[in-house]
Amino acid sequence: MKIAIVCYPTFGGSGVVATELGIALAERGHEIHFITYKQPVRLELISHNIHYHEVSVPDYPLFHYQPYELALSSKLVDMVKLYGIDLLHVHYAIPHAYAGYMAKKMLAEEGIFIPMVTTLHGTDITLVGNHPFYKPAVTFSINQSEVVTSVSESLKEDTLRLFDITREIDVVPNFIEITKHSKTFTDCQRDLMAEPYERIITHISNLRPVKRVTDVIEIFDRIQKEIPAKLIIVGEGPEKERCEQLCREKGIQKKVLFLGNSSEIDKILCFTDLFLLPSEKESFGLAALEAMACGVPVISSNTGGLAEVNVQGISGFLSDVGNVDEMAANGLHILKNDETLKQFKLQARESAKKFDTKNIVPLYEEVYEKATNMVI
Ligand code: GMT
Repeated sequence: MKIAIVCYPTFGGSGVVATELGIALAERGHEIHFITYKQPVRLELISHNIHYHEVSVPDYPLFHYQPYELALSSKLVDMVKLYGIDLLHVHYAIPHAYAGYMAKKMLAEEGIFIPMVTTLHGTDITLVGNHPFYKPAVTFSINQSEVVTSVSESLKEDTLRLFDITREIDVVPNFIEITKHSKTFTDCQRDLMAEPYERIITHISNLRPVKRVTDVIEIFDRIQKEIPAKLIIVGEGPEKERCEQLCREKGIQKKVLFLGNSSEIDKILCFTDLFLLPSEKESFGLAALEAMACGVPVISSNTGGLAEVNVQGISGFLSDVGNVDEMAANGLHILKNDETLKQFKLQARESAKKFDTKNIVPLYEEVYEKATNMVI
């Protein structure tokens, strides 16, 4: 099939999933067209069946806000006609489902009927899309998609609770290429980050308030009082300064490394002993799955879809949002003893296998088949 994938090209989970999906589909023989405003960060290789088309929004002084949806829907129309694209797959409802709907309508005027699949990722539903300013347009464009998918059961329930949805929602969980993460954990250049006797704890996110990064520091502070440890924080975002300040107040700034955005997530996870994700909301928690696939146990909150990914007592532990004492105690339980840590590392990897690319990508192919059959 010829599939147009619309996504955010940044470090966010929805963009990562969309990019990995496009790459996996191209490997399975599909022709993939990424349509977005920048080359997606995880898209290293442009092969003969992976194309990237940039959406540019010309600057004009009259515009207080640049009309990205307009440029995107026009680009979609042009690319569908030029390449004979069969299906639009938009990731993250805002504004992609809306732009996709407009493109569909414009194409229909010319006798081209193209199905649209919308994948809901989380904040497009639970935080942003639910805002009264956006809600009617988000509801409308979700309902106008031939097929709607969500990345977890929990997100499906949230969507049905928060919006007036007339479509069925298919749950297609996020996925990870397990074999790509199947290195032995020996050649990790761990010594660049910590002393051999120190445990390495990592958090990766966009450092937004929803991630509760200050809880990460609270948990780490409790752990480092009991055992030698380092904390690595990967990502950029609005909470960074507050977190740096908190580290200074606690006198642990030398033990906490802020690495900024990184394309070397695997390398960092390779020498990580424990991953922290104490989020307020998390529709899936792709970062937790990436950690597990690299054999890193996860201490997380039990919000949203996290319980569908992190398995209590097996791949790690889950606690109520904000219960940093319990999270620290569970982290210490895993880290204190070499044998326990080894066991949790193996179990984390084993739990991740359920989400292997080869198990999940065919589900998207089924969704495409279903969407295609719905368009006359
Ligand atoms: O977590 C974020 O703030 C980024 C956001 C995104 O859209 O990129 O992530 C959402 O989508 C990811 C991929 O499906 C999920 O793994 C994240 O759980 C979800 N984030 C939230 O629900 C907060």
